[in-house]
Amino acid sequence: MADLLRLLLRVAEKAANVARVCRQEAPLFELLVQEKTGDDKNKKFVQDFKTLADVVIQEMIRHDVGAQFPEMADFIQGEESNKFENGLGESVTVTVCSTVEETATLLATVLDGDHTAASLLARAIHQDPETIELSTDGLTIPVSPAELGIWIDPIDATSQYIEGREEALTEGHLSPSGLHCALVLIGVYLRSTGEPVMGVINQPFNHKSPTGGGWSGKHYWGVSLGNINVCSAPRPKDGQGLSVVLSSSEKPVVKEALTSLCGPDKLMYASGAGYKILCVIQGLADAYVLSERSTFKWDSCAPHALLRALGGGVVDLSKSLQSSCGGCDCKTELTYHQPYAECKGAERWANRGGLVAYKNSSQLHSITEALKGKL
Ligand code: 2IP
Ligand code: CA
Repeated sequence: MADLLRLLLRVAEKAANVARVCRQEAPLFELLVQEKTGDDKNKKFVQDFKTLADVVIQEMIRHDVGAQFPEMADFIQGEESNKFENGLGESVTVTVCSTVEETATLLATVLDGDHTAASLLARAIHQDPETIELSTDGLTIPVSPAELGIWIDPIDATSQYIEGREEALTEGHLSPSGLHCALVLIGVYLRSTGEPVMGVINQPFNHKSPTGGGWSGKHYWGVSLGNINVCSAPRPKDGQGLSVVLSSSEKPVVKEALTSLCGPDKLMYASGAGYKILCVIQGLADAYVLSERSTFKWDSCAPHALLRALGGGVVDLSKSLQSSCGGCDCKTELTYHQPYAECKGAERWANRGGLVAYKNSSQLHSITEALKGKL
């Protein structure tokens, strides 16, 4: 399955390129940032463009992976539905067609006949990036495609992607918000157990090329299956004390409990669920704690696989608080194969118990002990 990993790295780079094109090409950027509200919402313009950009990227990934691994086609899921209904009741299913012209024509039907924007977008979708070399030759992963499912988050931290603030990243430091928080997330899980086994993260806006050119991205990948644990990122070193990154919307009771545990200067905030788990992967924080049910399987699956490859993981916070063994056992790790049958739509796939992304079990234990009885 190393060829699946190579393919996911390639399609994630294609997705990153679409995300960059949507910001750098004026006709697309105008659509991206235009707030369509009230009666200026043109009847034919069925959805805000943000959703269309997400859907196009998700469908491109689904198309490319399904073409090479047809056994996975029915188990490639993502945040968005690809069905659009315009104001005239015409239902349009966004897919990637076999030629760029056909894709452009299809996109124009949901872009209010804007053929310029549709062609720019279609060209980016059909453009193949240069081959991405896998830095672990000879990697063999003993699992067949028919055993696997995929979760796609086409652009995580959508708000940061739209706002587009440019932050120069400082090595070793967490940067709370900006374009670098926007990530393409592709996670692979075992259909039988729901364990995350492979993840690819692409950060489309990692740095600007020094020659004044556009943005360049950075990718991260990991495989965790049985005794195979390989990650493109090095195992993070333990810092002094315990540092935790939170969502700015985290509950005060959680902030207070973790301030007592870590000290005020070790509590950090950042945007993007995927980005906060990436901060743990990179050792910029020891853990990410979330008590809200505001993340979904597509947010956590990919970075979860990388953390497992590094000896850490992502647990369901509420299950960890109830467990007797300090929160870290296979029964508390998030899984990705079973929906909440009683819910509808995206809620079926919510991480309803919140989560803790952690590097090692002793730090997880300290965090769950500090939160016991508080939630
Ligand atoms: C969002 C995104 C948000 C996050 C939210 C996720 O996914 O990662 O940033 O909120 O939980 O569901 P926060 O930034 O407070 O962590 P998306 O951007 O794909 O909707
Ligand atoms: Ca997301």
